Amino acid sequence: MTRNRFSPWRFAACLVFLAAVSGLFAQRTGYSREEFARRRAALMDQVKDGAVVLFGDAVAPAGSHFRQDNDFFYFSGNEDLGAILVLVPSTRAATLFLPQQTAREEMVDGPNLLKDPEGKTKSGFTDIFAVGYLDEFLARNLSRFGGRFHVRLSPRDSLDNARSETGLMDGRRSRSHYNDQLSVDNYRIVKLKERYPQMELRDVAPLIDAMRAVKTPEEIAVMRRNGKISAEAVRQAMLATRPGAFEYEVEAAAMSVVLKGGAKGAAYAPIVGSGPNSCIWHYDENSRRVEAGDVVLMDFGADLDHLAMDITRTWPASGRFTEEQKEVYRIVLEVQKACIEAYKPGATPKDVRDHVASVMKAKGLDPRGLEGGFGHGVGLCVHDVPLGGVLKEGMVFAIEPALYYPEKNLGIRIEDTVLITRTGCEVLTKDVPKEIDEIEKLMAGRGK
Ligand SMILES: [Mn+2]
Repeated sequence: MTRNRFSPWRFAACLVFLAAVSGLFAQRTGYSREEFARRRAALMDQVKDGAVVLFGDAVAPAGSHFRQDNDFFYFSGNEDLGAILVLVPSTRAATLFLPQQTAREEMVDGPNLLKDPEGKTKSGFTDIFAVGYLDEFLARNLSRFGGRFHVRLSPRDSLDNARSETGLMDGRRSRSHYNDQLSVDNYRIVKLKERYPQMELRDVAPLIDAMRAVKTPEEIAVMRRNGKISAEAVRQAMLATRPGAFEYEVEAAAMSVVLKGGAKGAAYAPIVGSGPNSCIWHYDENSRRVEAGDVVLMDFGADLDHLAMDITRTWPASGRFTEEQKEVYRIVLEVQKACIEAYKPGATPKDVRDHVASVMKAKGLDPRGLEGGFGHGVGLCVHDVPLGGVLKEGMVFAIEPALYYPEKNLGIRIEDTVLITRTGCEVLTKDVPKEIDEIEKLMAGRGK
């Protein structure tokens, strides 16, 4: 038997060391219980009557971490399987329905909130009931609902597909009659209509989108941290690049940073395209060997606390851009920076286009067809809910101008995610270099 192996001094030294190396990335963000209560209250204020019924996902996908349906998560913060949320504006009640788990389910998946005697207090729901009681609950309260259910009639979005993309995929899937079954969301609508033919169903998605487009202070805190983690990931990917390395080694360097930072993973399949692959917009095979003279285009972002990030950088494999690469790079960079200058509350896509055109003219640069305008929203989805035609404080955008010359194996894309502030915008992903000399300087310092 060994005694006295535990040294309090060594233990203390270990703690200090761990605290030092984990630094910034060891903080937790996440959301308070009150955040979800505020969101539910705001939605109830807007729908005013009826009942809102939102469905969570009932099955976990194979091979990846479970990530709850975006709209359901936004109002519940709940990640249990098979959950349903009912909001009743007239009583201000928020009721969560969850499956009654078998002992085996509990062992395999862990217990859900229904099993937790403190569940209501912890979560802030008015009641938590077994999902088998849902129809009786709705039937019992139907007279309070004023003949109306507010449900999601628009397609869902996911981590990396916008609502419109989900709709498009569904259309594509249905080309063959062997695959044209209803989506689970459409099936739920059919079931509600079947069971409650007297009720009118209204689409709650436009109200949800208007809320999701403007980020709350808690969301902004998460996105700031995600910007830092994702930027550091791309910086490490630059440092891991050398002729002879495979694209997947560059990806691995970035993934290591985001996983250590507490992210669930990447917000979309990481794109690492070298040489000819830099011209394929959504290339994600990442299997080619990087050659000297190539550029490496990486499009990457983490999924942290249900919020995405979106960065693209393009850098020279050897550490130095060629003159031809520099010339194209400079045009894309100037357009991107001019867009960022024009992003402020009240700005329209035309304002951004006009500013870009005047900057390029003043600098004597041919924009080669690049115009500038609004990029895409970023939030619970990488291609987040539609944001309308005018910028507002609290919106988050990705700006991603690009030029592609497949005949030269040269694609340049530069992308940052920005938060619209009171007076302009804050670049959340600024910690990864994008100026030519900054990139070359960073890469000159790579270890051998
Ligand atoms: Mn993007």
